[in-house]
Amino acid sequence: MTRGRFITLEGGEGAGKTTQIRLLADALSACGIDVVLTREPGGSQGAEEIRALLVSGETGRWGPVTEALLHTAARRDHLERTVWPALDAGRWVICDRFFDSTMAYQGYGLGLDRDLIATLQTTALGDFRPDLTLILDLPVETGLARANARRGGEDRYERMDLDFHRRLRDGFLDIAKREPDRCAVIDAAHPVETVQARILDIVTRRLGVTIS
Ligand code: Z5A
Repeated sequence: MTRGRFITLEGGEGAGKTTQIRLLADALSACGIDVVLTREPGGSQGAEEIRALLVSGETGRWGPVTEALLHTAARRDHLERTVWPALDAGRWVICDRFFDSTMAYQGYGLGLDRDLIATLQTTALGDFRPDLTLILDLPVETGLARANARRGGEDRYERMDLDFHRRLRDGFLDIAKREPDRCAVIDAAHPVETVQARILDIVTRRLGVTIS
């Protein structure tokens, strides 16, 4: 059995990850690839319970260290119960956010020591890394407007100030610059179809799958 591939999508608020993940899953499924869609925080029963603690309540509900530990605990459960079994079964897993979000939100955004975050990730993941990470990039104001229009901005992270969201954006771009083999940055300010075409092109070239 050939092990499946692991694709993660990252970006700031309202970047269009959820929209693009569904389109990518449809395109891969049409090629006969068995696809699992999942998300972080969440993706397993325990991780979804931790998610409820993370995304609701006051913006300052958790200190940065506690928040990073909660995300990392959720991630380990998600990997053990959902991601690794699916990959072992030859399925492709597409995940809405993964460990780059911890580095961007808790590290670049909240100012937590990045070496500490890297250590936490190594503890939870070992050598495991995504085969491909698609970073959807767009101006902060555009992303927040999209997210607010959709659900009223009740999410704990959406209510952080603009500077926080700008640090996030810079953080994701910095991550992409440091790991160009794993990451690809996509201009997400374009219409849905344009972003989709770019994603399919990158997946085709980087993972060697032909998507018709
Ligand atoms: N978090 C963290 O701090 N640390 C971690 O380690 C992890 C996560 C893993 C999870 O929230 C929160 O947890 C997240 C980071 C933090 N912060 N927040 N908020 P979430 O999963 O609920 O939220 P999100 O990941 O930010 O997703 P989102 O806001 O739902 O956005 P999205 O999935 O990227 O976008 P979308 O739902 O596809 O699109 C948003 C709207 O824009 C929607 O109405 C679309 O129809 C529209 N859209 C999409 N694409 C386009 C284009 N191209 N043009 C115009 N309109 C578009």
